[in-house]
Amino acid sequence: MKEETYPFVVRPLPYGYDALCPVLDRQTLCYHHDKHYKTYVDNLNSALSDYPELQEKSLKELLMHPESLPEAVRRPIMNNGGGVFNHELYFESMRCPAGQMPKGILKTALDSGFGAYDRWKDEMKKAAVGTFGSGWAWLLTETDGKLSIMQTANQDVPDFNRYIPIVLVDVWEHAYYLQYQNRRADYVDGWFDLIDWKKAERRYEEALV
Ligand code: MN3
Repeated sequence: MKEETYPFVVRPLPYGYDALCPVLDRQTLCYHHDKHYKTYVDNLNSALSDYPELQEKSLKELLMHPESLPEAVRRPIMNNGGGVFNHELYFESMRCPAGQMPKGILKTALDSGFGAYDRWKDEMKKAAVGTFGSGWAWLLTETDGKLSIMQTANQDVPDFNRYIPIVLVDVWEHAYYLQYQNRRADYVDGWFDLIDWKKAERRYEEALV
């Protein structure tokens, strides 16, 4: 399948605006998707608008080789391209109804990498709640199946030459403040119940070589 290129379009949510209640309410999801995410898409397109040679590249290609981007647009492309990538994966990796648990080879990998699902959850929560300022917490894999947790600041992405994302949680205040105000930990607790583990497992399987 050909990967999406410029002009990037706002992907609709894979569920309704009310689907993730009560963890994420309609207003939170509306603002997050229709305003914040859309702004990254618009700004990425405007950063690419004068660079036909970059318009052929997929988002991942752009993000994988920052050094090859013209200096004048490197920061805008990385910031807004990261914003697009991170939000698309974040929205895609949640589902309703809530309360799935990891299964299959991903469950086995979580058990062997972290001791057990609950131990992973503790570590992941620590990373998410402990991210200073705005950013993301990630569960990543390498092509040999080794899982790890990472924090990234702002809209930075992990090095895709090495890491393949499995799930991620947005800990910018805009992701939760309307509903949770300063209670980031409560939002993160709720987010665990929204993870679409079936899709996460598919990403894990595809990452292995
Ligand atoms: Mn966000």
